[in-house]
Amino acid sequence: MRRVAVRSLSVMLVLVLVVGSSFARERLNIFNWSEYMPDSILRDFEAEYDVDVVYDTYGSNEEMLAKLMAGGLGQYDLVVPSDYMVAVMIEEGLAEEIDLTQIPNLTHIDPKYLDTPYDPGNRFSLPYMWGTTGIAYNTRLIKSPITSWNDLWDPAYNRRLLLLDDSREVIGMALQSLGYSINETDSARLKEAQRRLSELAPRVVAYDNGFGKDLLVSEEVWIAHTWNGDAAMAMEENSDITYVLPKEGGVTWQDNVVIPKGAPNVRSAHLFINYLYRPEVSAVLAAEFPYGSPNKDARTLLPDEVRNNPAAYPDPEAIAKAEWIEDVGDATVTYDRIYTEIRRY
Ligand code: N2P
Repeated sequence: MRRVAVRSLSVMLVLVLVVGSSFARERLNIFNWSEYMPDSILRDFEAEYDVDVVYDTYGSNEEMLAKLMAGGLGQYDLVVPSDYMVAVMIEEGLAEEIDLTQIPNLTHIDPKYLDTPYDPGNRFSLPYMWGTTGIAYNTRLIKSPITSWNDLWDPAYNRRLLLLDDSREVIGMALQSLGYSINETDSARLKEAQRRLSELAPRVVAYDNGFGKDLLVSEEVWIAHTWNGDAAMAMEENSDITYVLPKEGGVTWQDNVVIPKGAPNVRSAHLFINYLYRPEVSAVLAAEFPYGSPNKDARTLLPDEVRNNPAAYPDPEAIAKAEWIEDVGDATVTYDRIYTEIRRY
């Protein structure tokens, strides 16, 4: 009787070990912007570290935050918020501290992108990529040079116009076109921006955060409010396309990796950040998605046409006037409401 018990105990133990080890393969749940990660990076990481990557995408900071709040906490291990959204996540207690001692490849990151105003000391965030928001347009179809956000209102671009699908970017663009800051909280000025966007709405082909570059390349769209990397990709495929920052300033931003509170695989998250910071891996990222790489040792590995593309790497003077989006606190509700209304026009 005792021997049977012992034997079945050892059978159980073997079972636990076998079953346990096949479940022990670690996971990494990444939630990132769409069009922002080469598949090869994920596959190579999985193979080298024996980790299963589950990858999911979003179109805006607000969408990411909403999903985190609606059950995403405890599910995702890495998210990629922009500057102002890092500030929101820290303030709301939604970020885990990053153990910088587990990221030895941090030495490859240009200090210019570290120790940011929104996260001094990088306790909760590390740079992913940086860039700008401006205007991409087709110089063959649009003869006169585009210089201002106000050019988007030219009726000549009726149904040839694309806007980003992003509340802060779209409303910020309208605010700047009126001479205001993208971080305006004055309700009369916000109302003015809304009125102005309602004029524009019927002329917009689509609000888009990922595939707009295809419409530019195929010339269905002539002019687009867009992120520089999308513009740079379109420029690679259609040499008539160019990218400018409007004279009102445009936007400059930095996206960052953050480990959300309650992340189930904190160890894999650190491994992945460190992997991403290998110069050759950062170079794969910045070559496929030509935004600015914060990795100084990756830049020399980039193909010339990417490194010398002014849309991807503008000279610092060109972005001197660009504004950073900031958390607007209580006014966020007004932005959300205006954006929902605009999208209904
Ligand atoms: C890439 C998303 C760019 C992020 N598709 C803008 N912050």
